[in-house]
Amino acid sequence: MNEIFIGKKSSAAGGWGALKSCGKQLLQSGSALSGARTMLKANQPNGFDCPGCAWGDPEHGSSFEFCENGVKAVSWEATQKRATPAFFAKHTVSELRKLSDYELELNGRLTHPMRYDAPSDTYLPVAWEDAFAEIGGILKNLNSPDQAEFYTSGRASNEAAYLYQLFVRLYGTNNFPDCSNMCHEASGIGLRQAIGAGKGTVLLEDFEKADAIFVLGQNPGTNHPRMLGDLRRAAIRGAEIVVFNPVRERGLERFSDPQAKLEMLSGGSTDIASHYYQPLLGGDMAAVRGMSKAVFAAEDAALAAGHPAVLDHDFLGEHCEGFAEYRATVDATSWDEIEDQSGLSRHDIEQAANVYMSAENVICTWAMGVTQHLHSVATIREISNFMFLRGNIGKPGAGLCPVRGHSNVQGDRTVGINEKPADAFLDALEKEFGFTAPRKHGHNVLGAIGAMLDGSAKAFIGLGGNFARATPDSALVAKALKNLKLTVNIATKPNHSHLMPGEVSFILPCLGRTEIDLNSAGQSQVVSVEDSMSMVHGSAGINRPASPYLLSEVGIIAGIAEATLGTKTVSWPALADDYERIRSHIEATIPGFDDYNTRLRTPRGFLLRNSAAHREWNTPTGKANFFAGTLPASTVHQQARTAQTRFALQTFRSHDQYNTTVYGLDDRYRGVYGERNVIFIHPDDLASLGAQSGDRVNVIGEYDDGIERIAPNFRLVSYDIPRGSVAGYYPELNVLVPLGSAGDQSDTPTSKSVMVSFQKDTAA
Ligand SMILES: Nc1nc2c(c(=O)[nH]1)N[C@H]1C(S)=C(S)[C@@H](COP(=O)(O)OP(=O)(O)OC[C@H]3O[C@@H](n4cnc5c(=O)[nH]c(N)nc54)[C@H](O)[C@@H]3O)O[C@H]1N2
Ligand SMILES: Nc1nc2c(c(=O)[nH]1)N[C@H]1C(S)=C(S)[C@@H](COP(=O)(O)OP(=O)(O)OC[C@H]3O[C@@H](n4cnc5c(=O)[nH]c(N)nc54)[C@H](O)[C@@H]3O)O[C@H]1N2
Ligand SMILES: [Mo]
Repeated sequence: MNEIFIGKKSSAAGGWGALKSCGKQLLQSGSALSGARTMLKANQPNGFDCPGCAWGDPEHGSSFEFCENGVKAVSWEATQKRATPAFFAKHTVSELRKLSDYELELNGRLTHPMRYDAPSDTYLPVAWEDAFAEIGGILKNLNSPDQAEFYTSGRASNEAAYLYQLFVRLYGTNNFPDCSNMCHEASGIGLRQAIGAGKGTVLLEDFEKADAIFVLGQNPGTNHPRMLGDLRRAAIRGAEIVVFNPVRERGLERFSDPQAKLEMLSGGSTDIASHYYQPLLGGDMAAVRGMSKAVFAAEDAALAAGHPAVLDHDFLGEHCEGFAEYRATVDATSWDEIEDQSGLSRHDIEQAANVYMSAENVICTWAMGVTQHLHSVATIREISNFMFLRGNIGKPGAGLCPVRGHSNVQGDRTVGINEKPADAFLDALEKEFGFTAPRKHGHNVLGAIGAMLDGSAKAFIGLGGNFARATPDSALVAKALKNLKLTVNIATKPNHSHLMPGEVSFILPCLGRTEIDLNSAGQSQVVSVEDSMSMVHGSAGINRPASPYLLSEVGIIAGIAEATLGTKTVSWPALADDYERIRSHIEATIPGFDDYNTRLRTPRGFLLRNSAAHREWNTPTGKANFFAGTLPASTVHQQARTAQTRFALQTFRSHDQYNTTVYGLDDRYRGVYGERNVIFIHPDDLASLGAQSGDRVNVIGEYDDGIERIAPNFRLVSYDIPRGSVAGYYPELNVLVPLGSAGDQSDTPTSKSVMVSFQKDTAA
């Protein structure tokens, strides 16, 4: 293990550190030249969509949209290392299971379809046709299609996702556990209730016009680095950037833009956050309600003094429903309650509210710090409430902006990956393909795990992702997967989900986003994706495939579909051979995709219209709906505080990882090097534990369901984080996230609020 443990924090995010890191990544990927050429094509009109994040692309891309973590994502895929049949022959699955996520994926790209051989406990190569036939045979013979679970991770293209949902619905189920169930589910639900559209309402251009940008529960320096460029430009032109984050995140404090030559040469950086507030975990709803309370107080004072109103009465009158009830609820919420739950002082909250009131146009962005709590849907409704007060939606420079995770997670949902599909969509599918679609709602992620655990699920197919590691209660999920009759993983690299084989198990290797996808006529195929701003654009790989035996995701889905269903209703091979045909079906069944094949080729693609951005409200009331619920009776943080020796743990990402893919063991912006088993904790909490920074502990999950949960051997790291709130990395800490704790309505695991305690690790 690396000797350096807690080192120097980067003084600013980005800058030379980021460039240095990129050079290292490009070199590791094999050839720096081809790596650099690959990067030149990332997020450019004639290149591929970066498999990193879902941030939007600028209208006039500079020579390339530089992004350190984009480079990592791309070079990780473009590696020269290969996990070949020889590699799998050398290591039993039990042996491989001992590797960390990092060590396992380090073996490189998968090259051949592989089938698990139980007697030797190894994966052996298999012919594609044999794999398809066996999978189709098992699926056909299940008692009911509802016994199969079809998982999607948000990297799948629109074309792959659409074909997948078509296959699964023709097969007869809506069992679509999806990574978004663990991610922005609450955003979709909350926004649909509030504004009648489950997506963000802002465009990238709005960041150029906003007077204030509120950033809640998000770490863009690591997870959406290109967003920092937009925040930096906003900060430079004087926009206020107001951050709510329990943890002091370097990228939100200062950023040195590698694209800005002068800043790089002078060693300078730009301050990002004008205001940085550190709420307690799960305290955002209270904080936002406090800001509304301050706005109401200002409104009352303005009216009493005969000054202009603070509220946008035109917007409230013409567009909103439920304002009076909301005002009454806010009036009934005391400052004591707000301060106690948010952990912020009334003074701070009033200061933040003043920024809001002084700004003509406000954008509010958020990510996992908001969506992975028990009361996430309510929090998103509260954010919407707050934004309605001054009409901050549906005008330039203003709006609601959930910043999505995977590069096409939003697109996958748009094209039908949904366990609760809308009837109108199923009607359209039935009409287009002449079949009766299943209407019964299917399983989401937790539903699928439940069905595996109670034995009712028999088969799991994963279109990308790492189901076993991304989900809560890792030990239980591993057991659940091994109980199945069939497990199939469509993947680019080996991961732990592949090492929990059911009775019959396949790893099916696919092309990555950066690779050329040729059809039978030797023509290069284009796929499409949708970013956080609802822009749909094309993506075509430029690299030679990692192995000649790879198929595209579309090709693999078509192969499984044909073997399961035959070609009577749908000619799967014809669709796989020409993605334009898939897009024509999308156009025929999903609104907004008119002239899909043509518009896809325009440089930035096209915008899927968001009704709410035009102040049209597709809600049952026909209005933008206020929500007048009370604050949660207590958050996990408040409960932990009462119990004294307990803490509220959030599980977040380091700078060197992409979800369960771990690129390296450093977290430069937080000053942690060479180790991932760490817990960030306030110095006073350290003292109260009688511990010092660097001490080792076992982290114990304190959830009342009789299951013992321990994450052994973690180092405590003194950090700027509120007392009672601690943080550490996912996926290592998923052993502590209880399956039984999920968000109200969203059913998202509450991975940002886990009750834990610490036990001094004597074994270390
Ligand atoms: N390089 C890289 N890019 C990625 C990913 C990656 O792993 N690596 N993952 C992709 C995916 S799928 C997603 S969903 C996004 C994730 O993007 P983020 O949501 O930025 O991801 P997290 O690391 O989970 O960070 C959550 C942030 O919220 C803060 N936070 C936690 N709890 C609370 C809370 O209660 N209140 C507030 N106000 N803040 C809180 C944490 O301190 C942290 O800064 O990024 C995407 N992009
Ligand atoms: N405790 C805790 N748990 C969490 C979270 C958290 O913050 N805390 N975050 C949650 C969130 S936001 C999300 S989105 C999920 C992520 O859950 P997933 O999407 O399931 O996980 P990933 O780690 O993104 O998946 C990585 C794997 O995808 C495969 N892969 C990579 N590129 C491709 C490709 O182009 N095609 C195919 N077919 N496969 C590919 C590789 O084999 C790689 O091993 O995790 C969730 N789990
Ligand atoms: Mo995500």
